[in-house]
Amino acid sequence: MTMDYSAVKDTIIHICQKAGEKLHRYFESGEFIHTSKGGLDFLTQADAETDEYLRKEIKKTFPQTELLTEETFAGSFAPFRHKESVWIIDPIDGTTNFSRGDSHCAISVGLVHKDVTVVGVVHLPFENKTYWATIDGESYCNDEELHVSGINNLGVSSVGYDWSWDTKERMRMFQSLRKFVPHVRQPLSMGSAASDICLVAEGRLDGYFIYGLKPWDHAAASLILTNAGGKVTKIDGSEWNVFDSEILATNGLIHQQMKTIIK
Ligand code: LIP
Repeated sequence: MTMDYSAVKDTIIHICQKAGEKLHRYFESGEFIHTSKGGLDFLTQADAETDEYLRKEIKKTFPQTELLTEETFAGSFAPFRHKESVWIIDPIDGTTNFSRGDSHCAISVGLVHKDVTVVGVVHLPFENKTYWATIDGESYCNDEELHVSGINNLGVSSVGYDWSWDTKERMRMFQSLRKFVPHVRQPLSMGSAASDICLVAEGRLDGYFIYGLKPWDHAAASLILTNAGGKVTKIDGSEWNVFDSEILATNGLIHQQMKTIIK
């Protein structure tokens, strides 16, 4: 499929920023309905409305493509794997932060061709930051080109991690952290995978890892990181795919150290 990725990226940035403006009303009032999707996974009225807005706007501009969105997901990724073109959308990554008035949350949109992200936009509406990348270019936050940090020693690094809503995956994380935490200067859990992977791209974190996340959490951010010079694999260091449910995302320099300790 031939597409002008730069033009697509501009359109998606515009749509995400408009969606972000709509979220301000909820964020500032704190008034919205908040329900459990089952277990520890929650959804707000703002997630549902933003999901609908993004679907409508993207479909209007790109009618030929399919949409995989967090709030309309029917339970199987199989229909979306190896597809020519799929939009993978998280209306609010970091819903719990959002619902508690914490600005560390993002709208994430990735265009994926045959399991490979070709355009990624991660917009943090309450921090006025828009991270973006296209497969044939660099990656940026607003107008600043992104580069990963030069830190090559875990003992002086800051590394993010997160807790899945799946309690089995939480226990895997717990086991990994027991091995990992003694070796890292600053372990941080901040609650928005998409935003945190972008922080690695920006050089503010040196690495990030999680078990039990979904394609919409990392589809866009993974491209932003790799274009900024970072590395993305599964936690054991093997090849990563956008439909994998775990990720080791680093500046490249601490990747080997992290993988050896965590796995
Ligand atoms: C959340 C993540 C968070 C992770 C959760 C969840 P949501 O996304 O970004 O960092 O720990 O497993 O996936 O549910 O707020 O879109």
